[in-house]
Formats: sequence, structure tokens, C-alpha cells
Amino acid sequence: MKNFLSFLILLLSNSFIFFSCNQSDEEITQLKLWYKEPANARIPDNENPWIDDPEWLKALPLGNGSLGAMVYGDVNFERIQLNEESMWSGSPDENNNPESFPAISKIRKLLFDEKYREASELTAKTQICKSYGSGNGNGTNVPYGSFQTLGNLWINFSNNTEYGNYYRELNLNNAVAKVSYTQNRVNFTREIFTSFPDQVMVLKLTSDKPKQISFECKLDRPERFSTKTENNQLIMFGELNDGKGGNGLKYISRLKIKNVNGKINYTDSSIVIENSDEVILFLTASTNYLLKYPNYIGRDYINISNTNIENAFKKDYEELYYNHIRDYQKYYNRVNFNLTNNEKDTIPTDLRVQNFKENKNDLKLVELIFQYGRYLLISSSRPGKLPANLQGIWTNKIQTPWNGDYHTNINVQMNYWPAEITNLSEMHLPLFNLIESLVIPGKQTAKVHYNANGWVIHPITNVWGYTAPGENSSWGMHLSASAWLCSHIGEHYKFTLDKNFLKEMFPVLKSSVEFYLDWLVEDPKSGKLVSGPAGSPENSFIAPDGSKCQISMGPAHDQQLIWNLFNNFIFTCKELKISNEFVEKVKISQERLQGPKIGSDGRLLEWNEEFQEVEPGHRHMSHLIALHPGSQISLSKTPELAKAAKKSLQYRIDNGGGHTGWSAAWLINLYARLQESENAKKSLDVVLSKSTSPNLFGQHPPFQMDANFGTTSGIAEMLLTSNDDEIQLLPALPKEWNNGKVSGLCAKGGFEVDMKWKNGELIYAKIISKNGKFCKVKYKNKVASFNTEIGDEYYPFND
Ligand code: FUC
Repeated sequence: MKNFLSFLILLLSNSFIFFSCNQSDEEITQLKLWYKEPANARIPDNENPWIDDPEWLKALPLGNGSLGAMVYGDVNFERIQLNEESMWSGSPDENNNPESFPAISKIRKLLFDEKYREASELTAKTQICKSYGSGNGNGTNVPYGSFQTLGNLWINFSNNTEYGNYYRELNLNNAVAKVSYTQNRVNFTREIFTSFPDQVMVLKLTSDKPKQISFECKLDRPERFSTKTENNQLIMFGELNDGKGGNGLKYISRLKIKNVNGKINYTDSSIVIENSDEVILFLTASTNYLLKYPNYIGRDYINISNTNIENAFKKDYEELYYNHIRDYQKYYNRVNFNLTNNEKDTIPTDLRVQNFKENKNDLKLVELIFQYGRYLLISSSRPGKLPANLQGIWTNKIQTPWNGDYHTNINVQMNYWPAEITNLSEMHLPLFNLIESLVIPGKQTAKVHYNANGWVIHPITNVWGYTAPGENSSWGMHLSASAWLCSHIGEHYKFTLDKNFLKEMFPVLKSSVEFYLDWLVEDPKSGKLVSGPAGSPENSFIAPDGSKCQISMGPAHDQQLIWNLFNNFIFTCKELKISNEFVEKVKISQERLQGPKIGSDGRLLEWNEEFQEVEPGHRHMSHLIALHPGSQISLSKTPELAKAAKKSLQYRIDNGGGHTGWSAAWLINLYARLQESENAKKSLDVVLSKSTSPNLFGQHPPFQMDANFGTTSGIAEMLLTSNDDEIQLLPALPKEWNNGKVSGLCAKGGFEVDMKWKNGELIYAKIISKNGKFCKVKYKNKVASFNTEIGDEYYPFND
């Protein structure tokens, strides 16, 4: 009775949540990934880090920001592949190279004398990290480390009889996965979710006849694990490799089971259930990792994992279920996007992906991929936790591709592009914790490598405070990574207008500015300030003597990011009412920066000289960063530069650009800013037809989650941009999306926007002002400008 009452109360309170949101349950597009086949759990994982297991790419991801699960839904032998966000091998290391600084002025002189080959050679020798760096992307056994799988929960039903009626789904509206099938005339179901409020994974197994559920379950991982049972918990524990020949991080995972009317037995390596009516599995995990320089160890992982599992075990299933849904929907329900008038989904998701390769026309898949990016961000990046890495929080390997780290020359930034515009601002916060943790080690790197003040990082970082350049200067001399990370401070503030956040991050921003003020030098030819020696992320040029080089002075990418940093700093000082000599110095330096240049064929230059690219279709659109995600170039304020950016973009694509998932996803965003709806749509088609797995995970290949996040951001940018001190409605609506509606998208200045369109024309726009700021909004050639009051709604183009 007590259980029933609490269930009723929760049901009612949950309905209240539904109806108190700004849209009713009926209006919310119900979206699911669903399948008629399981993923096969019996096929062993491929050990090659650069090749994904096809079955893993069919499994369905769940996550509460730190605990991750991939649900196979295999009938007789279920596999739940497990993750915990801090499962990192490696350990803190000294990587700064004292040989760097003495060579800097010599390299600069060589570059100013146009001796690019000699400069690149000297850079390759001196401007690299000490020791192994990332281990060439295979860092598991060196101090850099790798993000690793936590292991597997196996549920062996010891049954090989036929089954039918198979169905498997991941419901994006409540973040619950379900499996159902019929075997021996019994209908079985499984329901699984990972809860943020209760910090636990819960799996409920039911059947419609009594005493039908029997299985043995185990926990394992590919290496470094032991198991035991203690206090009715099956426990897996171990220590990871510190990369220096010893043990590093410690981890633990706990499993506990409730069963109704059956028998339960414990061995040292398994829990056995016999003839139960209903079974609920609870799983928790933790490590002793703490994001805190310099040791990064100190979380009380034993007690945390124990308290979480025992607390969850005491609660009714319904209570846990509704706690989870309430928490998840608080974020997810903020945005609704509908192109199909809630058309019923009759095509399994894997088939949709397959069909798209041929017909390139599936509006339901567009809705799905858009909301899936939001789902994945809510599931992999929660306040107080680590940010989403190259694979979010999901890997099935010990050596994850590129170590599953934080790449800072596009990838981790792209992960957060959808955060503000799709109304998930809180999910952005873990990135700022990571940024703050890099300031002290980054200051040491700035001192040792460049004798400069402030902090700097290069194209990669991990959970151990890695800030040195990479082990190879061709890609490792990316010094504007910290400027790029700091651009997120400006973005978060411009959407939220949260002054406390800005105050907290001000020292980080200022210290970054200090670095670049020291780093920039005067170009003797032009008198402008340029950054260097530096690369343009991973691209090479042909020097006048015919050699292939990467290193130059003042590549456009660096110049644009430093401009953006200075711009944000000046803006921040205005907001915080700070005026002093330092601010004036930054203003003067910003004016003296070498700005974007247009080449003889009308393209925006990637380097400060008009070099020929070695790879004209390179996947990095580094010199277009001023167009997106930056704001230095725009159609309305700098039309000539926007035209040049468009030409560069076309040239990249004509030569094969956009060939990785994230690269194609970036194209959607860039074309949205250029208001080129059909090209934006074509880029989205490339993502969906070439870089999307059956479980909708993005593909580099291998799997990389940035493509998912970049795609969600791109779709949002096609519907709304707010980059130019004005909101643009439907800037890049393709003709294929003729009718539709969206609600809850966010715009800079603290606005929330709802829109409806019919036959390609806007028919309804509502703007909610969250901060009472002045609002300027455009639709095609109509403009509306008005003052606003906090909390009020405005209907600019409704005649
Ligand atoms: C960047 C890209 C690669 C890859 C790696 C993880 O360096 O150039 O394509 O995505 O990150």
C-alpha cells in the first residue's frame, strides 16, 4: 500500500511537471531510437583502437553525466557495457621543454626572412613537449593516459530457445531504454536508465508469468580487475596503469539486486537469480579522481559508490524512475523541434540511416539527430562533473582513439556549440571547471616554453593537466587553443548575462590575455602584431622553395582567435565596469593585430602570405573561425570578408573538405551563418549519409561525438542566429523544411525564441525576455527593435 501511494504521488507530481512546462506533453515531439533487432553481445570487442565494433555502434547509450551504459538488448546474453567518466590511465607528468624558449627568436627571424623550411625544421626539433606527449594518440601506457572502459555487466540467461516480437528503444523524451520480446510464450521486458539525482544505474526485468526470470550476472573488464561479494554486493575493483610502471587511479563498481519471489545466490564472481517474478539491478561506480591540480586524487570513491547504491536500494523503483525523468525533462523539454507535424515513426532507426544514404530526405531523422545531440549533452556533461570528451563518456576500449581526450583545436569546443543556443546552458559548466584547472599548469608551460606571463595550452589536454605542445610540431604548435577555450566564457555570458559567472572567470580570461600580449610580436614588414611560430591546425603549405611546411607567423586562425579573446576581454571589462591601463593596452593591441586578408583569387587567406595549401580540401576550416563560431566576420558587418570566407569554403569543399563527421558538421554551421540554406542542408545530408552509425553516434570515423554536437548546433543555427547584436529568425531554412515549428531556442542578450513557419514563411514568432535587454530582431528584410521587460513576451512579426 505504501508503495502504491508513493507511486501515485510521484505520478501526479510528474504530470504536474509536464503541465507546468511551457509546452504540454501532447505538443512535445515524441522521439525514439528504435530497432527490431538486438545488438549482438557475443561478438568480442575489436582490440584495434582505430576500428569500432559494429555491434557496439548498435548499442544504445545512457548516461547521467558521469556513469555511462551501452545497452545491447541481447535476448539470451545481455551486455551492458559500462563507463565512468574519470576512468583514465596515466598520471600527472612534467612535459615542459626548457629547450623551447632559447630557439624562439631564431625561429621568428627565419620566418620573417621567409626561410620556412629551416624554421619548420628548428621548430620540429625544439618546440615540442618533453617525454612522450600523447603517445601518438595511443597513450594508455604512457603518463598522458587514455580514457578507458569501466567494463561490462553480463547477464547470462542460459537460454537458447527461439524468441519473437523483439523490440528495443531509447526514448529521448525520458532517457529510458527498453527491450521486450516473447520467449516460450512468456513476454519479457527490460527497462534501464542512469539517474543523475540518485547517481545510480537501474535495470528492471519483468515477465508476464511468475517465476520466469533466471540468470547469472557478472562484472568484468579487459584488464586490471578483481571481483568479490560483500554485503550482498558484487564488487569489481582495481587500479589503472599510471603510465610510469606503477598503479594510478583506483576504481570501484558495485552491483546489488532486488528480486521478487525468487532465489538469490552470491559467488565471488557472480550473482545468480533463480525463478524470480521481477528483478531490479542497481549499479554504481566511482574512482578516486578529483579535478584538482596537482595530484588529482582524493575522491572518497569507496564510500560514495556504497552510499549511492545503498540509498537507491532503499527506494521504490517508481521513485527512482520519476526522480530520473523529472530531472532529465527539466532540461530536455526546454526545446521542441518539429518538421513532421508529429508524424508517427514507423521506420526503425537503423533502417532510416540506411535509407538516407539513398534518398537524402527524412525529416524525422533530422528531428531525431537534432534532439539526440541535446540528449547526449545532458547525458555526458553535468554540472560538477568532467566535460564531454572525444567520445562523450562512452568507450568500450582500453586504448580509446586519440585517448578519448580533450582535443582543443576544434573538438572539445564543438562539443559545446549546442549548449547555449539549445537551452542547455548548465551543461556548459563542466568545460569551465576544466579550463580553470588548466590555468596553473598552463602558466608553467607559458614560462618554460615562451618566457611569457599568463597561461597557455596547445591542441590536446587530458584529466592530468597536460598543457605542453604535442610531441610533433606539425600539429602540436597550436597556441591559440587557450584563446579558443576562453571564447566560451564570452559565449556563456552573452546568453545568460550571469555577472557572477563573469566575475569568477575574469582572472582566467585576464591571464589568457596576458599570455597573448607577451606572445605577439611586430611583423617588421607590416608593423602589425602577429602570433608565431605557429601552425594552422594540422594543415601544411608549400613554401616558396617548394618544401612542405606548417610553421609561419600570423596564421589567420591564431589572429582571429586572439582578436576574439581581446574583444571579449574589452567587453567583459565594460560589463564589470573595469577601466585601467591594462584594458587600454588590450584595446591598442587589438587594433594593431594583423586582421583577415583576402588573396588574389578572392579567398580568405589561411596564412599571412598567399601560400598554396598542401591539402586544399583540408578538414579543418581554421581560417573561417571568424565566421563561425566567431563573430569578427558577418554578412551584415563585413560583407567583403564574408564573401571571401564563402569562396574559401567552396574551394575547400570542391577539393574534398568535410570528409570527417565533425568537419561536415562545421560546414552546416558555417553555411548557416552565410544564410546559404541549401548548402547547409547538403552538409547535414553528408553527416547523415556518411558519418552516422545505426545508434546515431557520429563517425570521424572512428566514433567521435563532436559530429553529433556540431550537427545539433548547425541545425539550431539554420533556424536562429544571434551573433551580430541582433537575432536573425530562420536565416537558413531549406525548402525541404517547408513547414515546422521550434520552441525554446536561445539567443544572445538573454532571449528565448519560439517560431512557426508555413510554406517556407515565418507565421509566428514569440520572444521571451529573460533579462530585460533591448532586442533587435530580423526576419528576411523586416527588422523590429524594442525595449523589453524581464519575463515579458513579444510577438515581433505577427500582423
Ligand atoms: C583533431 C582532428 C582529427 C581528429 C582528432 C581527434 O586533431 O584533426 O581529425 O578529430 O582531432
